[in-house]
Amino acid sequence: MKRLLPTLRADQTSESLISVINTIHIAAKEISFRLHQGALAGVLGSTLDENIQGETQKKLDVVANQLLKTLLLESPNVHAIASEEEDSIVVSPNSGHYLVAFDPLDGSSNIDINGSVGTIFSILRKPEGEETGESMFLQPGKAQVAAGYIVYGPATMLVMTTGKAVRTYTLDQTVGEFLLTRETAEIPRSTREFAINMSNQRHWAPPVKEYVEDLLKGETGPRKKNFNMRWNAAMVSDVHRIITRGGLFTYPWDDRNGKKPFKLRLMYEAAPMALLIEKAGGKATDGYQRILDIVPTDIHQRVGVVLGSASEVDKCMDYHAKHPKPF
Ligand code: AFP
Repeated sequence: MKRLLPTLRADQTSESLISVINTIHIAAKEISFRLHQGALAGVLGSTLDENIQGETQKKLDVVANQLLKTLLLESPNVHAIASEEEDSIVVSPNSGHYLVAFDPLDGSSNIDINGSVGTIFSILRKPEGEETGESMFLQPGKAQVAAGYIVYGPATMLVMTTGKAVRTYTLDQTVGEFLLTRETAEIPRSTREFAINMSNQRHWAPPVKEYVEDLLKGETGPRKKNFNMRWNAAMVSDVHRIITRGGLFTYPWDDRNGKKPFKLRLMYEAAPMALLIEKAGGKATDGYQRILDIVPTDIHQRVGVVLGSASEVDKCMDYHAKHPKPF
């Protein structure tokens, strides 16, 4: 069974990038260990704090963020980090060439119910000659040199790309190593499965209402086939299912809160997942345009997301094209 580092070398990933990825997987192994200890490690439950997104932080959000932050800032190859849990970027005392954006613990509402959660990461090169500051991070997703996630489920799995294949590794708890368990992910073009939080139905814009209504009509409706639905409340698990067997995932615009019409974060969630999905043969859009082309204006920017099996994403975009943009 192949180990993580030799496979990255085989992909001709540079030694400095391998070292950054290695740092992330060391943090992931520690997060995985603490998660699997659960109540025994005293890590369940919430803190009294809110993060920059105005969300109550779980104890494990804080632990995971601190682990990634500390290890990455010690790396000689990292210049700065941006985290969903930090107000602003944190610059390393080392002058490395890489910028790392991450969501330390995605789907944290699943922690206390022993459900799957994950870590998502995105690695960018520090632009040549750019002064140190937040603007270094404001690069479109297509500029990512590597992206991936770790899903902490019944098994801990790492799915990542350095721009070539999307490889899947499984953490062998007996030796503490990520071992290659799938050489190349290939998302089927069509699907009969979709993922959306249906409780927001009344708040969606017309294209999403119409699209989902037609899916629910099944064989006798315009789509002429029955669809199944799944929702894990952790993007990592929903995307992992799509990387494994196809499907469509969407978290669209909605009008629940005028100040927050989108839920998912561009730099910590949408862009890294979009790179993985595209490299695995799927599509990732905001309903109107490719996510990887969006140039962020703010590190904590949120965005609508429609991703997954290519022909289903195209179908969903057709519904969007028939209506004016709600934003
Ligand atoms: P948290 O990490 O704050 O729990 O949010 C998870 C998430 O950003 C994404 O991973 C899920 O797909 C989505 O939010 C779940 O949203 P709902 O709470 O609306 O189900």
